[in-house]
Amino acid sequence: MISKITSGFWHERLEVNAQRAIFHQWEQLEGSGCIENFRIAAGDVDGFREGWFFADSDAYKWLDAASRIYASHPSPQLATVMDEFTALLARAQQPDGYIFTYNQIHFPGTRWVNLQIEHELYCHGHLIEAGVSHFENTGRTDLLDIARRAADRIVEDFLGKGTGHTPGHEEIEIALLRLYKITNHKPYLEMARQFIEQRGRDPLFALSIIRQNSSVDSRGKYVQQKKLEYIFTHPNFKPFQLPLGNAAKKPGNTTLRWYASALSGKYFQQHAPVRKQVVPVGHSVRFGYLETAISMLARESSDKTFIPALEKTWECMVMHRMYVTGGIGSLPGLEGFGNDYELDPDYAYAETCAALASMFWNWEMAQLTGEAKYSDLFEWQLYNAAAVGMGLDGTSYLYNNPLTCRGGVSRKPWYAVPCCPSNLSRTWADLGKYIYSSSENEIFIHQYISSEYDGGIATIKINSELPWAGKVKIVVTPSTPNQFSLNLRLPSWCDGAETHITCNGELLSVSPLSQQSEMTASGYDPRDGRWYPIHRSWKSGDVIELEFEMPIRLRRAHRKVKGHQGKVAVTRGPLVYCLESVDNLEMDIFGSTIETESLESVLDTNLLGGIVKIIGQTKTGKLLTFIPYNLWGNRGESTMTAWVNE
Ligand code: FUB
Ligand code: ZN
Repeated sequence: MISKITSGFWHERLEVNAQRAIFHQWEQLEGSGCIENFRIAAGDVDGFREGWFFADSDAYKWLDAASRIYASHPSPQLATVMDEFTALLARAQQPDGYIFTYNQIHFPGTRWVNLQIEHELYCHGHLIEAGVSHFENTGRTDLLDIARRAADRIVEDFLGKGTGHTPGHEEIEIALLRLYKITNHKPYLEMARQFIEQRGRDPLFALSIIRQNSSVDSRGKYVQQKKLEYIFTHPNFKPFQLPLGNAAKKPGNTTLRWYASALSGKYFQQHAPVRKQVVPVGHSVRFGYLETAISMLARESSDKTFIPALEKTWECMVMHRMYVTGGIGSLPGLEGFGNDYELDPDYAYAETCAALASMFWNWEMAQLTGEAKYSDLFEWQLYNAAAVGMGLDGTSYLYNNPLTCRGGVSRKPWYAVPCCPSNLSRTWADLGKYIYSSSENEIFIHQYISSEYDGGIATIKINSELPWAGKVKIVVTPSTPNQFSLNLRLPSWCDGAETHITCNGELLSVSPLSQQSEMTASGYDPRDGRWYPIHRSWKSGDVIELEFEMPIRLRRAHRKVKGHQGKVAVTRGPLVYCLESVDNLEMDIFGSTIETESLESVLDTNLLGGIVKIIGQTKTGKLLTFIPYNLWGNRGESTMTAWVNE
């Protein structure tokens, strides 16, 4: 069952993704030496490898994104680049399936030495995902063959091994499960299960981290020395100008907390077996990929014993450790979680990749449990914590996403660690897959994105005015007149009284939201998302019309979140809004106090490509203008805040 996004807010962004972002990213990968590393490894050219030991993964994620984009935008130019890169990978890959340019070039014959830190399995994972996506979207097996050789190498080298043979950055598990689903080759499933089940069972983990950290350091120093020698013996060699790293405002105790987290295993989610992990800890992208993989494994193997820990972890994240944008990761040093209610807006790391990882997890949880709250959080993170990562131009990105920025964080064309851009591109390209799901007698509409879907029992066409207006029209065309349930997700941001649903013009009743016992840390609560089943005998041309009133909704943080008393976050529909200096010249956006009664939403077709902005007055009668948080940083250096004094 596939769906195609046809118009509206997301269609525009997906066009920018396919026409601009993906080509820009390839230019940056070439310009920073990342692709050249494969040419050096293949022996095509002489040169010196540039970039982090995990740089290969950025090229693989690009290939994954390009493969997914190709399905809807079969550009010959894109095909040429993909084919040439695939051929290069075939030359660079060693005959036994191993491919990791850092070792191949600098430490020939060495492999799998620092699994917790040097990302070998993470890189192979992104290669395997690219192979699966390429096959799914082109039907070709040339890249899939490379991916399978890599996967078979890993099965050969790791299946049956114990706790000391797990990856420090989860990803390979997702890749192997995706590969299993298209090949039905059991060893891939077993390998993924082993990597998941073996986590958190090494009593000497701290010692292995100390050893590996020191080995990584000495290997890094050796590479630096080799580079100096290479430059000396190759006077014409011009080292690539690697981009800058991202800037993030950090609390004082960052390094100490990183070491504590790393040595305890929490940074890597290696502190306990996965069924005992019920609190989100450590690096937030690693965390999100692990939870995604566990959810995929639970579905694939029908192993329900994983579910309680998944549900408790999700609850704890939403209740205590997530920003109002849906961003996760409070500590820049860890690129990960702090303590409960530790949600400082200035320090907010909330990496773009972490939001994407959480969205992947939420999609799997929605399929695993059938509960609407997961698709509610998916929507909220999509529109806010993830969408903020790509500029309107498709060629500028944010890596960490503070909720208050007093300067120093701005969109960049690339980063020294460019993990987010192609992660966004591959997710945008696949967005259609997250709108619907169906079974033999049910269709679920998870997202209100304009699209068309063949659900087998019926085709569905959605025309949605979200996020600017609340009108959604759904045309249902059953393959033959038949009875089934069409399940609409009623979003947490719209109460029953604000939701109007008609079926062929007949008004249907909608019950009010039930009150939650305890409020979340951020004031946004996906647990209010619920399903609205319409069970009937459908006939061709049936029309469901929804109208979500989209009042401005003020979110207030839990009293345990320091520094937020007397502040509100302004939201409307699925969007979080913010004050950006560009729209509020001469105003102190951090010190102003808003007259909340004065807030009103206004369509402004001339602002940022046409948006609904929110205007209001300060207590002293001055005008303040709010824009969607995901659009800040599109107009040069600026300051911004999503939390405002009331
Ligand atoms: O370590 C690989 C990726 O680079 C992580 O997922 C991101 O946080 C960035 O550090
Ligand atoms: Zn990233």
